[in-house]
Amino acid sequence: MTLRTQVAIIGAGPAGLVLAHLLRQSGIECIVLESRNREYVESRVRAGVLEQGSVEILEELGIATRMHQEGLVHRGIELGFNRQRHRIDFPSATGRSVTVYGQHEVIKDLLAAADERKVPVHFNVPDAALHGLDSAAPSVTFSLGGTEQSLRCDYIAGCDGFHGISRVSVPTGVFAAYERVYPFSWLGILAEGPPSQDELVYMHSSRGFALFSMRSPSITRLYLQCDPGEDIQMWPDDRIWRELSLRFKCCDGWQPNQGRILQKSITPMRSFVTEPMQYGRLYLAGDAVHIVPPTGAKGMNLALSDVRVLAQAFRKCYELNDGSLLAEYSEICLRRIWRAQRFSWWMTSMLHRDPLANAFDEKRQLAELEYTVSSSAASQSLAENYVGLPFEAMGDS
Ligand code: RFL
Ligand code: PHB
Repeated sequence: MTLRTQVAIIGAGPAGLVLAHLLRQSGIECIVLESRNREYVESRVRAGVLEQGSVEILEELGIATRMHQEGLVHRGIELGFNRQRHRIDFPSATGRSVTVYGQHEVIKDLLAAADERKVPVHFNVPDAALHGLDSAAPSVTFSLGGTEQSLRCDYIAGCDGFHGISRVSVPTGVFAAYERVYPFSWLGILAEGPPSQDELVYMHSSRGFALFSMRSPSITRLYLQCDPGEDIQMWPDDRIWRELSLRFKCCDGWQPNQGRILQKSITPMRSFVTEPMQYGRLYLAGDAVHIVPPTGAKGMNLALSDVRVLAQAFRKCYELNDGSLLAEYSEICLRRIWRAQRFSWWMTSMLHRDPLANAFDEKRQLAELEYTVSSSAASQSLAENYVGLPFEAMGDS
């Protein structure tokens, strides 16, 4: 069967779904193809921090009601080291704040709105293949419910994450890849029980980094640095709590509340960028072209800022027959992406125990933390990057 649309979107993560809604708002037709089933996509626990700019994108789409009801507005974070916690205030430094609201909740809201607005999203499409990327008539073939389909389109948006097919469908040698793989991973848990304080704690410790976060007034989210390639079976619940308790040990006796562990996973830590973000009629967005280590909480936010630019560029192209913004897409997005890469790398190197570090590096790392919490210029620099650089300031408004 042959189908036709204007923009074929590969992947129903934050990038693909937000792009679909932005295009629909501009009257541009699209079809989203997702390899997994809906339940899987709606329950995949990942990011938790939305920058103000991301909140504004969801507001403009009219998909922010539940986020405003259930999301938690955070006006600062704490950095912990030497058994002391130090608060960094966001509004006084930047006038902005962030919202803690699970990525899977954002996905549920985007999919519910897609149902209502009749944005076509096809799940269980594991075999999408891209064709004619360097021609004026690209297409995507796939099977759906046992029938072979050919989707003809004007453009393809590759929003299928780091392991997707879009980036690897481009001939070798077209893209340059920049990468750093860190010598540690994050073990993340979701635990039943109220968060024992209102803001996130990024904790440096000689045993390794730990992060205290949350999803709701009754669910705590915690992470701890572990070895790369660590086997989750080696981390029974009591070992996780013991280790978290040692890493978070503070002079004032503060500790995260313990509760039933609902979910456990291990995430490798990587910084990665592919340039440019476009080949022929294929435009890549989100984790399909860049990965940041989660320490700066930037991944989902970057995915949303990419597709915001891409949707504007498609609009200009269809409404005014002007492809100039599409031609600049990659350059515009890469400015923000490299800023976020720098920040995520800096937070990661300041807070983790590097197995290759020597005593000098350890002293320097503590000096960096001391400076960051005691200098208002350094605190402000952390705050302005954490809350996200405004669209106007980055030239992507
Ligand atoms: P996604 O979310 O990976 O979505 C891609 C979608 O494409 C589908 N797919 C395919 N579909 C069709 N055909 C194929 N061949 C396909 N291959 C894959 C996938 O099933 C999926 O549905 O990419 P997207 O949309 O670019 O969004 C990126 C974000 O998900 C990611 O950057 C964040 O989760 C990163 N991240 C965080 N970001 C933040 O902004 N703030 C945070 O606090 C934050 N914390 C985190 C994080 C990521 C983490 N992990 C697990 C990697 C914490 C963690 C632990
Ligand atoms: C999360 O709540 O999952 C989270 C928060 C902050 C980060 C990373 C992850 O830097």
